[in-house]
Order: sequence, then C-alpha cells, then structure tokens
Amino acid sequence: MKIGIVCYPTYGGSGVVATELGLALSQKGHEVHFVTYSQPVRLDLLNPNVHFHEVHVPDYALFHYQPYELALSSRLVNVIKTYGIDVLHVHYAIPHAYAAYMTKKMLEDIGIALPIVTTLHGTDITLVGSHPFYKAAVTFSINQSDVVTTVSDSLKKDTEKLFQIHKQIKVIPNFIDLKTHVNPQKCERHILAEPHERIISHISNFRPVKRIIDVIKVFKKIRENIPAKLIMVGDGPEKEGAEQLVQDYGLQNDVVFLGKSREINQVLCYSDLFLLPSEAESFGLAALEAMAFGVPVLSSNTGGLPELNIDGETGFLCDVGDVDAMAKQSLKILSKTDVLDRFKQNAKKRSLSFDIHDIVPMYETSYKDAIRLVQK
Ligand code: GMT
Repeated sequence: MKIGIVCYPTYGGSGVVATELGLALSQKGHEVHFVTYSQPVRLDLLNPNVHFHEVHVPDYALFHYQPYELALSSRLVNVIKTYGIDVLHVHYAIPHAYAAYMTKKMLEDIGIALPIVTTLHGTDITLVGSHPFYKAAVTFSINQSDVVTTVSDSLKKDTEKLFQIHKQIKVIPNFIDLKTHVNPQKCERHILAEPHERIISHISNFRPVKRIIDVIKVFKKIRENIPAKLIMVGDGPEKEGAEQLVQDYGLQNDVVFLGKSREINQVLCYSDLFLLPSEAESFGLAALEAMAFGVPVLSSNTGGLPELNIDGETGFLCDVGDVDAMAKQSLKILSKTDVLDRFKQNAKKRSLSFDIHDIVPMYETSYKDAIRLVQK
C-alpha cells in the first residue's frame, strides 16, 4: 500500500508512535509518505520506502495566526495526487483530522476518493479537543474519518463520553520494537550512580500534565529512606520549578537533569524504577519503553495507565497527587533486591504484549477497512 502519515514531528508520544509505525510499515514493503512541518525526530530517510514532504507556511503580515491546516491540506492534495496515495493516516485530531477532511473534499472535486484513518492520542481529546473553542470541529472531523482508532480503551471511553461520536472506535494500543529499542550492549551505570544506589528515572516533555513536581517530591521521600539517584530526561515549562525544588530540598547531588536526549536507552538500561505520576495519560508510551528494559513503573492510576501497568506486578498505581502513597509503594519495590528483581521480570514480560509485530497488522487491517469503506 501507499500510505500517507500526518503527525507532530516533535518529541511527543504521538509523533514517536506515528514515526515508528511508518518505519515498520516501510520495512513490510509499504511505501510511506510523511507529511508534516519538519522531519520527525526518529525518522530514517535512508530507507527507500520512506519519504518526507515538508509543509511550509509562508509568513504574511496580515496573519496573526499562521493557517497551518490550509498549508497542510494543500500539501496533502499535492502529495496524494503525485504519489497515488491509497490511504491517509492522521495522528492527533487537532488540526490533522480537520485538514484530512478538507483534503478529502478537495480530492473529491477531481474524482479521487481518499480513505482516512484517524488515531486519537490523548490530549487531543481530554485536554484540548473537548474545549468549547474546538469541540464542534473535532467532533465533526472525527465523525468524518472512515476509521477511528484510540490508543487505549480508556481513551475510547473518554472520546465517547466527551463527544457525540456515531462511529465505531477501534482500540489499537501503542507498541514497542523490542529488537531495535532494547539494545543493552553498552550500559554504563557507573557514570551516574554507585553500585549500592538505586536509579530512578522520569522521561517526559515536562508539561504540567506530567506533574514533575510530584516526581521530585516522591524522590525526596524515597531518598530519605534509601540511597538513590534521580535522572530527569526531557525539557518543558515545568523544568525551572522542578530544578528550584531540587535546590530547596538540597538534593542537587542526587538529581540529574539531562535535558532532551536521544539516549533514553542509556538511561533506561540502568534504571530500577520509572516514575510517571501524570494528571492524564491516555496510554503512557514512556512507561512501556521503560518496561521493555525491565524497569518497574510507579504511576498514577489515570487514563490508560492501568491497562499497561499492572498494580502489584509490574509496578504500582496510585491516585494522582498522592505523593506519600507513591513513595511508600516505590520503597516496596526498591528496598529488597529479590522483590525488585521480580518486578523487573514482570515489567519486561508485560512489555512483550505490546510487541510492534503484533500491533502493526491491526493498523494494516484498519487501512484495508477504510479503503473498502470509500469504495462502497
Ligand atoms: O503526553 C504527551 O506528553 C504527548 C502526547 C502526544 O500526543 O504526543 O502523548 C499522548 O500520546 C501518547 C502516544 O499515544 C500517549 O502514550 C500519551 O499517554 C498521551 N498523553 C496524554 O494522554 C497526556
């Protein structure tokens, strides 16, 4: 198949899922065309089945806001006509599902029927999409997609609760490529911690929804009981506040802020616990990536996290903001080596249920369904 993929190319989870999916599809012989405003971070353009088409939005003094969806849909029309794209897969409803609908309409005018698959990722529904300023357009464009998927059952329920959706929503969970990601060849634990110290990590875009202040508070309580180091990977608006709190707690020798890093494998390979106390999390891809390295997860019990992290087995689930419970449960995992080893094994085993090779065929089926629906 010739598949067009639209996503956010930045460090966010939806962009990572879209890119990894596109690469996996290309390896199965599909021709994949990414259409977005800059090259997705994990994209490998050396693969002859992968193409990248940049969307440019020219600056003009009259525009207070740049009309990105206009530029995107015009670019999509051009790419779909030029390369004979069979199906368009858009990740994140805003504004991609809307731009996809406009593209479909423009192509209809010249006799081309375009099947659209929309994957909802989380904040496009729970935080942003349901805002009254966007709701009508988001509802409309979801309903106009030929196939709609969500990354967890919880997100499916949220979508059905928050919007008037008259489509069947299919759940396709996020996935991990265990062969390419989990490569423990070089794991230099000694650079960051002493052998007797536990290593705790957190990876995110440090937006308020990730509650990284809670990460620091939980770590402080853990550190009061056992020797440990905290590795914070990422960057975003909450970073300054978190750094300040580390200073206030006098923990600067035990907490390392690595910034945005492509070396997450290096951090995860020696982590003993991954902290994800998010306010909302439709799936929690970062937690899955940690589990694939055999890292137990201490997370909040929000959204899709309970579908991934099994309480008392692969980690623990606590109420959002309950830092005392989070610290207590973390210590249950970290205090005894035999307990820690058991959690590590369970986390690794659980990650195998989300193997990319089992999930990609679900998307291929969705593409075929969407094509069949427009041919009717
Ligand atoms: O949450 C983020 O930081 C980024 C966001 C995105 O769209 O890039 O992530 C959402 O999609 C991910 C991939 O499907 C999910 O793993 C995240 O749980 C989800 N984030 C939220 O729901 C807050």
